[in-house]
Amino acid sequence: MGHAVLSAQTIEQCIIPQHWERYSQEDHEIWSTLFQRQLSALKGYVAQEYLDGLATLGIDEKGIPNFERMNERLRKATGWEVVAVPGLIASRPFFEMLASRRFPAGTFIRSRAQLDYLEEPDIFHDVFGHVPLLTNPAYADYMNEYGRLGLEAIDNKGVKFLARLNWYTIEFGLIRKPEGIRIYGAGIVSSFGEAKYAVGDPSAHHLGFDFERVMRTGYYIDDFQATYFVIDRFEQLFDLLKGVDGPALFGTLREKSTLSPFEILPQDEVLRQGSAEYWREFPKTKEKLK
Ligand code: HBI
Ligand code: FE
Repeated sequence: MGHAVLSAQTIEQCIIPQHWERYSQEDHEIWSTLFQRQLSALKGYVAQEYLDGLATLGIDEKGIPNFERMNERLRKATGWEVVAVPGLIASRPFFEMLASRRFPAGTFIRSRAQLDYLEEPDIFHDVFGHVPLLTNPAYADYMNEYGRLGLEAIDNKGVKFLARLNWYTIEFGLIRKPEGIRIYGAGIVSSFGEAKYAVGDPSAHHLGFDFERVMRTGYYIDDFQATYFVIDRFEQLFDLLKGVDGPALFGTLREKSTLSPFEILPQDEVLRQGSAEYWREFPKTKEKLK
């Protein structure tokens, strides 16, 4: 199991070797099971840019990717590389990595008993979920800018707002395409249940992406989303962050109240009003709202 290294403060202290040669046959077979099952759950729901990323990087059902080999292709695409870390790392080295085009990925893989859900991101969530879109130049630029703003957030009590931006884009974002709404967030891409729920189930709201609304809207870490925010283009995310004055932004946001992911507000661009039937079965209480 991975171990959070929340104490380590520098990038060098967080990075470990992947030791790809140490993975067992069973580890590679768990990857293969997850990969094949997830790809069929995503069919028709996931953005084409994600599938292009899988192909560009040669990520497939054969087994756990070797970071060294994968990085040769990723560096050529957008200058990014994946570095191995033991698990969740402190915010400062995390944001410093993104600001220098390095994505931290866990090296452990979940057990067969955890196929559907595990608390801490494993290599399948990080590499299958997050890495393919780093081949898309616009999305890669956003992730880099997100890292820069994150460093400002640490020094200006803004990490809570960046965590929400992370949640509603990088983890659970949707994108509007001519053929319909499609998935790009890594948390949905790597989740068997949520890949079917986010677009296919009528329960959740689909709202047009709004920068302030997203950073003021709470979320629950242990369940599907009541609301998904929908962008039109990946460039839109980078354009939002480029040149943002962090201290001013976080100062303004701190004065405003937290918004609920269940309600639809007058200023919301409603692309789909959710039926909320899923939420009648699993009502949420306020205190766990992030
Ligand atoms: N560490 N390995 C890892 N992966 C993450 O996604 C991550 C992290 N540490 C901090 C963190 N995310 C959050 O603080 C930010 O997403 C806001
Ligand atoms: Fe993640």
